[in-house]
Amino acid sequence: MKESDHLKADSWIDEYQSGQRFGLQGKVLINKESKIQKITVVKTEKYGNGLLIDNCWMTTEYDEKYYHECLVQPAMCSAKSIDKVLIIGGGDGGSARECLRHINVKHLDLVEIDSEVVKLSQKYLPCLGGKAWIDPRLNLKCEDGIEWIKQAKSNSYDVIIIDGSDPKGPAEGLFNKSFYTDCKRILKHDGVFAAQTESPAAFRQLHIDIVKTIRSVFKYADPLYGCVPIYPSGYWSWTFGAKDKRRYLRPINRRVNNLPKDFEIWSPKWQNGAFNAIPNCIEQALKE
Ligand code: SPD
Repeated sequence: MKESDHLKADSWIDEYQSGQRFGLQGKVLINKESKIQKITVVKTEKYGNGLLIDNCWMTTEYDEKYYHECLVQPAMCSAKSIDKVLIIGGGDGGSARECLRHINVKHLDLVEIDSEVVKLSQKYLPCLGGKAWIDPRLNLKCEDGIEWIKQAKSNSYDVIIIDGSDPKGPAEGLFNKSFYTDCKRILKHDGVFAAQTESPAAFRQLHIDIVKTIRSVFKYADPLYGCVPIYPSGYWSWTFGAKDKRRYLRPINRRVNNLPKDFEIWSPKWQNGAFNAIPNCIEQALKE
């Protein structure tokens, strides 16, 4: 079977990764080249509608909470304040929705490089962004996130969330030391940084390298582990950073109490376990 066969209607839609494939049965609704990348929207029986960029799974209606809750809530529940929040990437709206569940957020900048991702997500995966798209606290900018971070004022954000795609193509610049150094500069002293940091199983060395790079910039940084069923191997990670202490480990009680209790995956108990569930091989490699 050729790689291009996965775009046939009523077929298998697969992400190919060096001798493995990760897929769902369904059909392709949209397959287009934007100015930035290839965007594919699919309809699947088991996972609802899904979004791929450059043939890699970004999200599906069924499993998006496994990803967005775990990227966003540990940061939003532990930063000292959450007045001003920045998301880089996240054009499907899932991370914005999670941030705006917090009534104390006053302003959210969502900086997505590709307006097509926003348009297609609003049309085909509307439940991801939900009411976030019409929330007056949301400032949506379709611009380059790397430039945005370079231009932003020092110490200006309480929470910074990097919800990019994989470290190749347009998102490559979201994974290097100079980018993380700019993120640290614009993060407040008692703020929290969060980023998706790939799979400890499917991309072990890449994951280790990313965590080490974040640790070389932030005084405190730790990975957290969970499951995103459609991603390669299903085993995924997010890494959190802070300047003053490992504040991302512990959610602030009064903030948690203000949240609805309808999370699919995230809870303070889950978060505690997920930070502790570091695979031994990764823990050892991070010491080297
Ligand atoms: N390999 C998948 C990595 C994707 C990370 N971001 C997905 C965007 C969801 N908002």
